[in-house]
Amino acid sequence: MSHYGPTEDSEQSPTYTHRAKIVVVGDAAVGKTSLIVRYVKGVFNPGYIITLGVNFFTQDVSIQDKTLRYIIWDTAGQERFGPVRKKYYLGARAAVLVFDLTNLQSFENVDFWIKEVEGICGEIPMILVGNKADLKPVVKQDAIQDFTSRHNLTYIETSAKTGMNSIRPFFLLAPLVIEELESTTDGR
Ligand code: G3D
Ligand code: MG
Repeated sequence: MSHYGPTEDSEQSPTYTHRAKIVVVGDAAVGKTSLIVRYVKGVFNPGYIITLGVNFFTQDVSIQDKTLRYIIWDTAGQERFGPVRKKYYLGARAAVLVFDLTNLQSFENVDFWIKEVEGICGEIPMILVGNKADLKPVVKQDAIQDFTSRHNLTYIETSAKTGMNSIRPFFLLAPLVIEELESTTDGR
């Protein structure tokens, strides 16, 4: 399994206080990989990452005196293969739900993705992301608002291309994840 980000050094004590797996879900081509790479690397469409087929990334988020190390899992195109997805969700502490603002079907499918994640992970913190905000949107704002209030979700518009809000979903989830970890385990 290939990996990008800080490496674990067993000789040294870890530089983080908490660690959590986070999954990024949504239809194929909504920009999940692009968002993760933008967040972790600060770039858009770097050919070498696509070529390597990285399976997961790590990124640290510091909040006050705590540092959360995210293990961000990326799908290698398993979006269409149900049985493979189950393994992908296992142990996830949070989920970023992504749709493409220019693709109505990808928005309508968010409901499906929520149910699937909850079926494996139970009720974990989730955030809704409308990606490709640099393009002309097709999904209507009132439909998004209606959906987010029904599901009690925070909503953020991003562009992996321009970098707009690319850190925000992960940043906003971090305190919720830390809180959950502290209430259930010792944080590791
Ligand atoms: P996925 O991981 O959800 O399947 P990808 O999606 O990250 O592979 O992105 C799918 C396509 O959408 C890619 O285009 C990518 O460059 C493009 N994309 C991702 N995010 C954005 C964005 O914010 N704005 C715009 N304009 N395009 C985006 P290609 O052409 O490489 O298939
Ligand atoms: Mg991808």
